[in-house]
Amino acid sequence: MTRPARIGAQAALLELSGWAAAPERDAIVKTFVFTDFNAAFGWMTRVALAAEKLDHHPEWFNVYNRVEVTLATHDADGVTELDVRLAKVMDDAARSRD
Ligand code: H2B
Repeated sequence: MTRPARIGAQAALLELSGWAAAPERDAIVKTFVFTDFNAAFGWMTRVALAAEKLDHHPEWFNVYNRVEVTLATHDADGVTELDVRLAKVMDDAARSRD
């Protein structure tokens, strides 16, 4: 696969809502909150299948109903359009969860 070009967090944020720039590296972050663990983990499962298809994988941390997500393209050492794509997949999956 051709190496995606780094666009940086600020450019990515123009295309997204509810996301923020990570404080210490070029990455975007968002915390998703669900009704319970079942809803959170179901969402993670759906996102995981999509992420595998995109060959682009999130950094995420789950406790009960909360999932803290960090997106960056490790191969590019920062944020690329691939992160925007995965962020939109996550937002769409969270919107249609119920
Ligand atoms: N995910 C993320 N977030 N960044 C990458 O650079 C990346 C990835 N690279 N998933 C992919 C896999 C690469 O390591 C494999 C070999 O395609």
